[in-house]
This record gives sequence, C-alpha cells and structure tokens, in this order.
Amino acid sequence: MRIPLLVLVLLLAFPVQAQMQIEKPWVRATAPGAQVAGGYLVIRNQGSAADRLVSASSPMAAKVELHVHINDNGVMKMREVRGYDVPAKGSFELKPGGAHLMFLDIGRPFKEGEKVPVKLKFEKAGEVGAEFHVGRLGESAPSSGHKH
Ligand SMILES: [Cu+2]
Repeated sequence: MRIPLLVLVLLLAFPVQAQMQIEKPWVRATAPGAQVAGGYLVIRNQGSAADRLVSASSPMAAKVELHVHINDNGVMKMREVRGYDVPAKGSFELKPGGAHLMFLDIGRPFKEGEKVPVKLKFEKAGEVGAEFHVGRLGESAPSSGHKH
C-alpha cells in the first residue's frame, strides 16, 4: 500500500513542532516613544532530548535578544545570553525580573490587545512561530525596569 504524499509530508513536518510547546506568550505594552519591550513565555519541551532556544526574531522589532537579569551586588542588571536550555520533558520560563526576550528598536509602540508575531529558533526543533499577546503597560514591572 502506498502512503499518499500529503500524509507523508505531514508526518515529516509535525513531530518536530509538536515537541516544543509555547505557553502564555506575552509582551509588555510600551509607552509612546519607547524603543524596547520585554517578552515572556513558558517553553515546554515534550521531547526526550534537551534542546536550546538560540535566537528569536519578529517583524515588529529590528532585533530580538535573549536576556537574563543578574543580581550584581544588589543591583539588578540585564545581560544578553547565547541561549536558554530547555531540559527533556521539562520547561523553561521567561518572566518579569528573570529571563526575557528583549525587543529592540520596535517600529511603533506595542498597544494592549495587539498580537506580535515572533519566530523562535531552537537548536534541534528548528523554528517555532508564536503570537505574543500585548499585555498592559507596566504589567508586573520589575522595579529595575529596562535600561539600555
Ligand atoms: Cu532586557
């Protein structure tokens, strides 16, 4: 029995994406004139191999960097990192005050209720697309804010 080509294509295309589940992706709304925005999500790895988020991009920002907050002698600072490790059958959470996606040089302010399309690139799972929901301005804002 021959397997129809379409079925074969679906079989090849699906297992990869299904391994990485993106939960609650959201970005903070920005004030007029702001150039940067922070994005958050939970990455759930359903595969049996550890993976790594290595980069992200969005048509609504010139650049999207992977950042973490570090405590430098009591002062919270942001630092760019090469990637986030997502353990096998585990998850990695990006949240205010912790790891976050940093949208740089955004073309226009992110307004509450909008969607921001983002492409996440994983070492093994490849590219996974997600729509980030724009939350409220200053929602769960860490006191240190985002200084660049
Ligand atoms: Cu940042």
